Amino acid sequence: SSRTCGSNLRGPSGIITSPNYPVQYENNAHCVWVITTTDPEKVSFFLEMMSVPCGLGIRVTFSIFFLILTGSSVPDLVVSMSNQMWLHLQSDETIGSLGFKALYQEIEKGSCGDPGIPVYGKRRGTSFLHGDTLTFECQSAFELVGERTITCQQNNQWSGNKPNCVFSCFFNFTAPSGVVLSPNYPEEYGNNMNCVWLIITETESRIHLIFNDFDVEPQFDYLTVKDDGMADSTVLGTFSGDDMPSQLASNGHVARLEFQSDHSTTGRGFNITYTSTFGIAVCLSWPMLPLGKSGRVGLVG
Ligand SMILES: [Ca+2]
Repeated sequence: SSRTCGSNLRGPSGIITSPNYPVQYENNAHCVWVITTTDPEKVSFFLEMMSVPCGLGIRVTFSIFFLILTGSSVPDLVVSMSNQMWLHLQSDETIGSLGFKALYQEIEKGSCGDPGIPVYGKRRGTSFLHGDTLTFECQSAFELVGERTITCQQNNQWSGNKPNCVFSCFFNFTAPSGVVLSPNYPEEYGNNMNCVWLIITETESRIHLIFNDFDVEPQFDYLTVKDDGMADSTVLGTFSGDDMPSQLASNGHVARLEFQSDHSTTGRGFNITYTSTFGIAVCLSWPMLPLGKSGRVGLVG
């Protein structure tokens, strides 16, 4: 037996969720949403997927073409070519899913919509019309994964998703303060990682590490902090599991952080703030890191 759901919706904006979201929706769910703009002449729709776990089968039907979205190939946003957008959710008989939550909004005709800015990244280009190009780059210590440049195509779709900025597995920090993240933080880090970060501050200064978050697989994945830049330097601490380590200070102006993960099971990783100070008894107010927001992470210099 199949379940029906969905509705007729109107602009200018709103939110659509699959049945029971965020609880798993039932097998054989069948939903149709029809969204119609308030102004038939001037606007089209964009649909921004906010949460799309794997295993989702959703069809977005436009007047001229249709697109099938599945968990692994979901664009950041989908723009209709007319003043109406049809969404058809047909779930598999066997594979359940947490479903989806999508935002829809009316936009100008001839636009691909605003794809956003990557977290820890920036964007050049502020216009989203046909033929316009956006170029992305990541902040220092982050690597760009995906397309550096995307173009708004005649079919109202961007030529690709906006890229991600992923914390680099190897980096030498030379600013007096900054943030060290596990790659992909706050999403899970990968298996078989072998990362090395060096923090090199001014001669005569010391490096202080404060842990803002720590969650790695106990015993098999671990972070080692060493008191100098070499692989065989004195170990200040080795950390594993999800107990938050207390703060650490180096004896010199160089610290080496090594992170290793084995072949299975990962975690959220870690978020560490470092600062450098001169002298011994120093009281600092630690810089806070805004999480999950685009823009600055507090990397100074
Ligand atoms: Ca592991």
